Amino acid sequence: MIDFGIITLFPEMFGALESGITGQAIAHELIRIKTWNPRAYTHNKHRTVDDRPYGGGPGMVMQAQPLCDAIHTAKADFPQAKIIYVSPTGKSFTQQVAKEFSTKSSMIFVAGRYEGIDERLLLTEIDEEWSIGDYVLTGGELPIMVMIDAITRLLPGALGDADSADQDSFAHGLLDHPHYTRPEIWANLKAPEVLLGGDHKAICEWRLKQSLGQTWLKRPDLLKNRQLSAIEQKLLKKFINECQKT
Ligand code: 4H3
Repeated sequence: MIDFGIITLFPEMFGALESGITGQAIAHELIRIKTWNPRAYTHNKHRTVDDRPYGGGPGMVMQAQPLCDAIHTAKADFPQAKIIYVSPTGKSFTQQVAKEFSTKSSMIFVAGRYEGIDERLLLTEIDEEWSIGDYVLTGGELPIMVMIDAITRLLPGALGDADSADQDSFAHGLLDHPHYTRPEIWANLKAPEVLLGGDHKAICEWRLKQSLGQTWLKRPDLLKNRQLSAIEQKLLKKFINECQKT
């Protein structure tokens, strides 16, 4: 069970996690989601959480105090949790990182809005800063949901098939192999013969060859950072050969 604490101005957005696999994970108590709204920790009449940037310029900045009080309340609930801020400035969130986080018992995420949070909150309260990719969003809520989704599906019992997370793209540093289902022929295209028979060793080998081949075609950068075994080298050569024939 992982407790996800979230500091957000838009707690209702996290209702999106109640569908599908993450919804099942909540229902079966594999994960719990708890939110704190910094607006509840303001002391001014209009409950504002933002202010104009020192030095001028466009946009607004989230003030440190309401966020800080919300974080302290969350920490009292989850004293073990690391405080994580999501922003384009953070380290890259990858499958590897998701796997590591899936071993934690609690995490607290802070969702920024506007131009971001006061730097002094970052310095004093934030333990780690992560990014889901090189683009800018209007808030941290979606990246936090992306991270929670990636982490949750790795938890034992979250996916129907016990080991299907083990066969994902990136799980072994390679892209996933292609998938086929009925009918045998569709749009004049036949499903690969080897998948129709019951030769599990041949199927396993075909899938590994396809994984290597798809990675070579679509993400050659991933192969540069990964040593290939003798068998993998042989299968990739075979794939490349077959590519050039057709
Ligand atoms: C994270 C957060 C992109 C990412 C984000 C990412 C709005 C953080 C604002 C919010 C700051 C701008 N955008 N790539 N946006 O993971 O509060 O940085």
